[in-house]
Amino acid sequence: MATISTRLVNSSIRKLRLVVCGVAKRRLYQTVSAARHISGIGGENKQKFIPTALQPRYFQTSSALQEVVQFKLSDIGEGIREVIIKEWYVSEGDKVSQFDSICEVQSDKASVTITSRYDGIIKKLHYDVDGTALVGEPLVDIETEGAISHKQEEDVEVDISSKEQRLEDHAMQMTTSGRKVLATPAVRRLAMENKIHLKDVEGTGKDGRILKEDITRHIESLDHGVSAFTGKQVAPQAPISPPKADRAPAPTPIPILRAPAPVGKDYTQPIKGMQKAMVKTMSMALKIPHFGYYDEIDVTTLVNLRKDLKKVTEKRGIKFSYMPVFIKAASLALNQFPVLNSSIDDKVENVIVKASHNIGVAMDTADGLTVPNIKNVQSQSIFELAAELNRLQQLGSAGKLGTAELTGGTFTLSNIGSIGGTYARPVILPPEVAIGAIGRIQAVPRFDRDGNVRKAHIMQVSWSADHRIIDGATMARFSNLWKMYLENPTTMILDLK
Ligand code: CAO
Repeated sequence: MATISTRLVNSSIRKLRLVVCGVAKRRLYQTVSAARHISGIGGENKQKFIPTALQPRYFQTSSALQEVVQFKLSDIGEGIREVIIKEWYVSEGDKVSQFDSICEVQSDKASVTITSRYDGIIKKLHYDVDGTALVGEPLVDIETEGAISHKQEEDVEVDISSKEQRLEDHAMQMTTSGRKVLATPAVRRLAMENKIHLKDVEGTGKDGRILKEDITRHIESLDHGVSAFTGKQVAPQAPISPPKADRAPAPTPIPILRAPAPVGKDYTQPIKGMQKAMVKTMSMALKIPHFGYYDEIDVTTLVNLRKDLKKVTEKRGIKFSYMPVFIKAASLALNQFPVLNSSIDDKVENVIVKASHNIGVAMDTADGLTVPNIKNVQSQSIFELAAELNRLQQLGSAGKLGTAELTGGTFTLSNIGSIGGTYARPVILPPEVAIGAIGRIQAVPRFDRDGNVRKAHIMQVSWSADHRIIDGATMARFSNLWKMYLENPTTMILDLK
């Protein structure tokens, strides 16, 4: 049972809103209210009616008002059944408030921040970092005040649709003993790592928001035995732990042996996150009979044109690479060869030709290979494509690509040339049926029409297509048209809509 405030929040909340609206809302309200009076909630029947996010489980504690609530990982959609715990933002014994970040999880599709639905004290973390958490299973136990938690739950039942904005607005808030503390998860983490209570720190940001500098100042003042907040002498603190990065385990000394000595030690690492997604997708791709087609393209004119366009887009704050042109040219060519923008149904009986050109871009990120896609390329200008690619790259490098960006692709381009290389053998991303890998643009000598040697900018492309439905001639004709647009980029103007 968990509240989600990330890229997936909108879709999750929409789903909850759908369930909770109208008659269904009243029915849920009654069902949950009734369920509250039954001990050991979680029977089969109730599971059918109550979404995970609305299924509390109470344990009576010594105080009549206190309860330990099992905070379960809710269904985050897209068929995601398990996630990896990337980072805990809380420890056992920590005080949390509604909307405080609890942890960061990584599914095979996206990275998600899980936030608390309760005010209370963390009693138990159910997983270690890198552990696999299952949807519907407890994530943390939180000791809450019974009366408060009931109230919170009623809020969710009757008002969950209006929480969409509140989730965003309040995600960074934390309420502690009477004083409202505003701090980002990063600041809270810094405080936690240094065993600092946020309520002891004076925030100098907007509305008293606690900034990193405030924590640093507080730590310095503690070093001098004075509270930066109250100005009073404080008791000596336990030694402040260094930042995480400085706490790397000491390197294992390499044993000195007579030659030949082993260079290192084998080690095992789990396949998880994006790698896990790659295992799944590529194993499916292996079932597709791939047809390969390769060509070289003279992009000399495009190289010069880009220099001019780049100056213009930079003034508009957008970085302009070759990719937006490659993507637009692909879409224009797909207009003529729509079968390359299709998928085959599960029974392999029909080809579904897609109306939208949602062109995927293979992206190399710190977390590994991922393929966000640009939606409806057919109706976007090259500048709009550049802006969208900039956005996707920013999200990719921050590890924040969400389900919206990562699903629904219909055709893919992989610009391996931005790293290096000439040819590649791209693997189709199911359920798509074609993919192109682009090599590095290189200045090389070529003959002109008069037989004179000139400097040309040459780029290789390697296509893979699903040979069950795409024949070589179709692939070659598509590639010829794409090549024509790139070798004569101004002709694209004629076909732009
Ligand atoms: N040849 C020559 N130069 C190239 C190039 C190519 N094929 N592709 C990109 N460049 C240039 C760009 O024009 C840009 O130059 P400037 O700095 O002068 O503007 C520079 O290299 C950096 O480009 P970029 O990588 O930031 O942007 P991009 O739009 O060209 O590519 C993206 C975006 C996401 C495709 C790329 O960053 C990337 O991740 N590529 C790797 C894809 C990959 O891993 N494929 C393998 C998949 S299978 O495992």
